Amino acid sequence: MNVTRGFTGRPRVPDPGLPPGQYDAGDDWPVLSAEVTPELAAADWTFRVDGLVERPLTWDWARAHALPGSAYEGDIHCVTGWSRFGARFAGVSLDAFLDQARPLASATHAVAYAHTGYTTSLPLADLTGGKAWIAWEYDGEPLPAEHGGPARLLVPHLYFWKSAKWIAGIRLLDHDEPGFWEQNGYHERGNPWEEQRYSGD
Ligand SMILES: Nc1nc2c(c(=O)[nH]1)N[C@H]1C(S)=C(S)[C@@H](COP(=O)(O)O)O[C@H]1N2
Ligand SMILES: [Mo]
Repeated sequence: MNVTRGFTGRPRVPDPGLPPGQYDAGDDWPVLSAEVTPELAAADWTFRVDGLVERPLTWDWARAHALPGSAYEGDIHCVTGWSRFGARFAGVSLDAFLDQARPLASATHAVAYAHTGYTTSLPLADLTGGKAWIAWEYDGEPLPAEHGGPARLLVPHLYFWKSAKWIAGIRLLDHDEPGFWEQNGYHERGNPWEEQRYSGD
């Protein structure tokens, strides 16, 4: 006799919205920091773009907010396994900053660095073309300090360690200069859809 097993159970179909090896964290947004959350007031926050650019520039809170606003609504993926669907960030597209600093043709990579000392390295192409933000709002509220407020880098198409909290600046380079996690065995690009978790993946 045929018995339909597990009829009431949920089918074990991989969620096509989840990169390989990730799980849906639901409403949880874990805090992952290798650093103590700094006491950084918006009035003391600055963001600098330098290195291989025509015009090295520094923005303070007011000047950054004078740039056209831009929002991201979508997913974020942490290399430890959790993904969060439908995250809502707002801030300014990184393109708006780069348009003013004007990267030189020789610039191929970037190191993003935080006011706390954290660094992470990325190909410049992953920071341009509407794929990266300086974000200071989450769900319409100021970004909480433990999540990088007053402002963080947001590069949601890569694993979340690339999204430096308490962002202080981006230096453009003509070579890859591994940041904190990249020096500790993590992948130089970190594309979750290709499961680029560790160096060599
Ligand atoms: N300045 C700074 N940025 C950081 C980190 C950090 O330790 N310091 N951790 C990274 C890692 S490993 C992850 S997964 C995300 C976590 O962001 P969240 O705490 O908002 O979830 O921030 C990234 N940005
Ligand atoms: Mo992480």
